[in-house]
Order: sequence, then structure tokens, then C-alpha cells
Amino acid sequence: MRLQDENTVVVEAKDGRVLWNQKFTQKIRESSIAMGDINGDGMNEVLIGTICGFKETGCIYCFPSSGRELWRFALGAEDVFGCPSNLYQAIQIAIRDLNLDGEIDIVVHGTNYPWFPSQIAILDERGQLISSYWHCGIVPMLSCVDINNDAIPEIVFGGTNNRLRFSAVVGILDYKTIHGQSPPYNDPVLPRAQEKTYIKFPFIKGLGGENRKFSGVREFSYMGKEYGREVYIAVVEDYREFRREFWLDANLTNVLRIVVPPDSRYLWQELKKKGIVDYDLTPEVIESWKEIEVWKNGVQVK
Ligand SMILES: [Ca+2]
Ligand SMILES: [Ca+2]
Ligand SMILES: [Ca+2]
Repeated sequence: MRLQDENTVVVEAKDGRVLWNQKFTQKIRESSIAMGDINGDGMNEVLIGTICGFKETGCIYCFPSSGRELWRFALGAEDVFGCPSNLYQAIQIAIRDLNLDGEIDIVVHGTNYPWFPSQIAILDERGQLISSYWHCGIVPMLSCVDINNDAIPEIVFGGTNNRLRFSAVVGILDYKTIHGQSPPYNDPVLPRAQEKTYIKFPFIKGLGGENRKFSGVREFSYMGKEYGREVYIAVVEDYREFRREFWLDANLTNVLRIVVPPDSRYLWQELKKKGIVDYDLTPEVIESWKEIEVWKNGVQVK
């Protein structure tokens, strides 16, 4: 399966023979096509997510091996976080058995156009919505992995929260917690989500959300053990791709240390020459970035 152009998906047999192709009026991202046996009949289905047009929202389409459309699911909803647009673009599709019942679950991720809510939703094999989580900002990173090695997969996502002053955030959900709204939980309509963990990273004075310079989490991973302690790393990208690596403890509530890679240290000098920052990258400045905010199960714990 591959994208022939930005509107056309081609499905080929193992020998390269074209089985079928499908042209869409809307565009498609490489990350929003997926293939797998979603209904357990031994044959693969193809899932394709589209980018919205100016009037129609993006959809997730399911095609069986015959190439005839089986179902479609329209992304988004009206009026989420008071957003005037109900157009959503498919960003990503992931398939994985999240609740360990032996059946594949479909995770779809879409973002509002041109505004900010993101939708992370689970669909069943017939394209019916099981539940949606609404995030107040873009989510450029999302993966379905067992991040803490307890054999239960999590949905780990990273991005920006517009309602938390455009700060970099990372969130961890599982099958049971894909529901409701993200912090700061101030939408009067949607229920409060119960994220397993949700972290807001502090922005950098001069480069951060106070002047609408977006920060975002770009990577999140389990690093391994250091001195017998479990360590996770979140990579935060600030203005002009200035990067900070946050080393977090096993509970994801404390910053053990912050590493600024050499290329970002060089970039800091450039930003200083241009007058964008007017102070040095001292150990005290880096130490001041350790003040993260953390939510667990819908309650701010730090
Ligand atoms: Ca199938
Ligand atoms: Ca399942
Ligand atoms: Ca897990």
C-alpha cells in the first residue's frame, strides 16, 4: 500500500500487481494510512484518513481487500472548546489491541482546521465511535506503546496546549481514559479527562508562550535505568527549534535533570546576538526550568 500522489492510495499484491486504487477529492498524509485485519476475518483492511476541504471535514475510510468502501467515519464535532470551525484533518491512524481483548482497536487522530482542538478517538471495527479525547492544542507526536512495561499499551502524545499559554505538554492515556477534555479542564460542556499523566513544561523567558511563541513536546521515550532508577526523556522544542531534554523519574512527577544539546547551545548564542534573549544559559537558568506541572487522573498533583 502506498500513496501514488497526495490524493490517491494504491494497494498492491506481494508481487507488485495493483489490486485496486482509490482517488479522493481530499488530500491524504502518509501517516494517516494503515493496514491490518481489523475484523479478524483473516483478510487485511485498509484505513485511510483524509485532510478536510473548505467545507467537508476529513474522514477515516475503511476498505476491504475488494476495494469497495466498507465504512467511513467523519472526524471532529461541532463547537468543541467553543471553536467556530467543525473541519478536522486526519493526522494519524494507529491500530493496536489497547484493552487486550484480542481484538484490534483503531486509534484515530485529527486536528481542527484552522484552529486548535485535536481529537484522539477509538473506533470499533465497524467505524463506530467508542470514545473521544479532546486536546486544547496540536499533537504532532502520538504513539501506541507500552511505555511502562506492564504489558498494557498506552497512548503517548506530545504537543502544545493553547489554553496553557502555548506550553509544551505530554499526555499519557490508555483505553479507559480516552475520554473528555485535556487540562486546564475549563470547557463548561466536556467532562474532565482522567489522563494517567499529563505534564506541562515551563517555557523559556523570551522564547515561550508569554509572547505566543509555541513550545511543543516532540519525543517521549523510556530511556532505561540510571543508578537503578527508571528514567524517561521528553524532548521539548521551543522557538527556532531550541531543544531541551527533560529527564523524568519513574512517577513522571520530578525532573531529574535537563540537558541542552550542543547545537541548541550554539543556537542560544545566535539568539542572543540577535537580541531575542538577553541573558546567558547559566546552570541557574536551566535549573529554573525544572518546575513542571503535573496532572494525574484529572487532578493537578504538582
Ligand atoms: Ca479483515
Ligand atoms: Ca481490543
Ligand atoms: Ca503500559
